[in-house]
Amino acid sequence: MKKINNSASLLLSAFLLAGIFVICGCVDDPVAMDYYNDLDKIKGGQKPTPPVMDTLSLEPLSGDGYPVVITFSSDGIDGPGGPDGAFDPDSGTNNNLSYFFYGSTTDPASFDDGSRYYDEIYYIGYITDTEAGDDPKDVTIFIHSGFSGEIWFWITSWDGGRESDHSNVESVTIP
Ligand SMILES: [Ca+2]
Ligand SMILES: [Ca+2]
Repeated sequence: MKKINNSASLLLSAFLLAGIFVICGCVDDPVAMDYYNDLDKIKGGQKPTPPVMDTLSLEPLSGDGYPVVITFSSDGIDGPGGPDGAFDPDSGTNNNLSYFFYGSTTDPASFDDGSRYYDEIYYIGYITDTEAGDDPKDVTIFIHSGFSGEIWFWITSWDGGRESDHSNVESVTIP
């Protein structure tokens, strides 16, 4: 089982999902307000492309909650813009990327503002490309056993300065 990085527990509580309590480990906004006015200064240069979420698998309830295994791909051999390759145009690889995981109890298709996909309210944690290994990559996120309902997940890539667009969105229903 691969562990995603978060300074707090990996337990994804109903509180977190409701946005009432944001656990530690969220990413701070890395740049100042006017930073994006000067493209030459943007840390990370060009933004990477996102990985592809392949499957969500709900596993039997364990002592840590309901394990949801997210399997994803980012080593696409199709090159830049390939269908399953997370790629940083500045490095020519995905080796410098980390992958951010997001979860929501609201279908993000209903978001009134696309920036909400990148809101730290929904941020769960990250794993580096090195830690994730080769495709198919997977991480396990535990859902609090007291939670019941549908949860939507998506992923982004981060190159240390810039975040990609979000991946496809998939959901799982906790009984
Ligand atoms: Ca970059
Ligand atoms: Ca790699």
